[in-house]
Amino acid sequence: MEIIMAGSKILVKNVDDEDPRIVSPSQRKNRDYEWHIVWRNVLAFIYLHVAAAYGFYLMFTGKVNIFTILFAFSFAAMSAMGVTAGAHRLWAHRAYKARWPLRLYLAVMQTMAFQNHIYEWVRDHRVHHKFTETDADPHNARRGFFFSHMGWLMVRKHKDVFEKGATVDMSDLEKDPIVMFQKKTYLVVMPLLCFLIPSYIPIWLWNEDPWSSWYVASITRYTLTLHFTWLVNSAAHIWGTRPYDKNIGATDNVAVAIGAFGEGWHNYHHVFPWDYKAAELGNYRTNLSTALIDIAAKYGLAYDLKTVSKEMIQQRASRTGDGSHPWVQQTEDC
Ligand code: ST9
Ligand code: ZN
Ligand code: ZN
Repeated sequence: MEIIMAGSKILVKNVDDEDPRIVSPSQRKNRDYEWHIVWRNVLAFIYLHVAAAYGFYLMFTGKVNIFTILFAFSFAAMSAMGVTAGAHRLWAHRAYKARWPLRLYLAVMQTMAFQNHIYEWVRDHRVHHKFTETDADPHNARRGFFFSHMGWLMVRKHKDVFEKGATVDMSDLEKDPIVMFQKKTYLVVMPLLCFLIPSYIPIWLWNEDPWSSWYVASITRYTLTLHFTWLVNSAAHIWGTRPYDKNIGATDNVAVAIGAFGEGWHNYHHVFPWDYKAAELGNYRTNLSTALIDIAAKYGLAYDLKTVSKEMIQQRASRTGDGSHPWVQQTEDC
């Protein structure tokens, strides 16, 4: 890799000619990236990480009320499920249907997670699935761990993301009043739900010191949720097994599955993206989002849950998997 500095632009020439997935000279040429750094985002992420480290320091030195810590972790979990069960499985993949009270709850939680509004989140994610690990993928994992983890949020997008992204149909979301209301009001409601209200609750309910509340209940909570989400785009496109399709980058990674509430079964998810469980293996402990959707279905709030038959999964695993699927291993042993 050759890096050329030109003012605030950084030109990265990737000369990885031995990569077997790059076949033609035009594809090689496309791997030259101009990085227009967005300094506002770089500075925001620096602040976020320094402040989150201070939040951890406060927690580990016993300077924060235990209720504030419990509050931060439970709100982190609830907001994360707004992303997994909401933005991801419901809105991006239409893997199940939800009645309006559940949609409203998930939209509120997704707003608290501040990962852009649902419309933008879904557009980037649909583009990621349609053009996985190409220049049109907003967080193309072939540009390395850091880029796919968080670097992509600090530079302008590759032109292919705009051009090919324009082919993605978003009309279903345009018909959802909750999604469109969130999009319209995001810049006002997001700071309230992500930062101000979570900071205020510990001050109001158990007299927490305002600064401790800001660092722990807002900043540390938010930063942690971001990293667990980002690991799906980075770690679960690099490390792990490929039981269903060995020819794609996405992997099944149990550690990410636990931390990201079931989203680390990513090789399965890229092969069968319409499955509301986003997984075949594991259980509720490695897939808390599925537990939430199943409970909602029990009370009639979620319905039309889509999944994939065992036969179809087994056929696919034996045809294109890397041999790590338990069923393939069993049949090989016989
Ligand atoms: C964050 C998002 O963190 C994380 C997403 C993670 C996804 C994970 C997926 C894994 C699945 C499972 C989830 C697991 C969850 C686990 C939880 C566990 C605890 N298609 O974007 P702009 C067009 S956000 C089509 O500004 P720039 C469009 O016309 C963190 N068209 O591009 C658009 O205009 P408009 C907080 C597209 O200027 C125009 O281009 N947020 C597409 O290059 C401009 O778009 C931030 O940090 C597309 N895909 O800027 C802010 N994209 O929107 C980050 C764009 O008006 N964002 N267009 O229609 C930014 O500041 C900027 O987007 C930028 C790029 C600087 C990154
Ligand atoms: Zn992926
Ligand atoms: Zn997906």
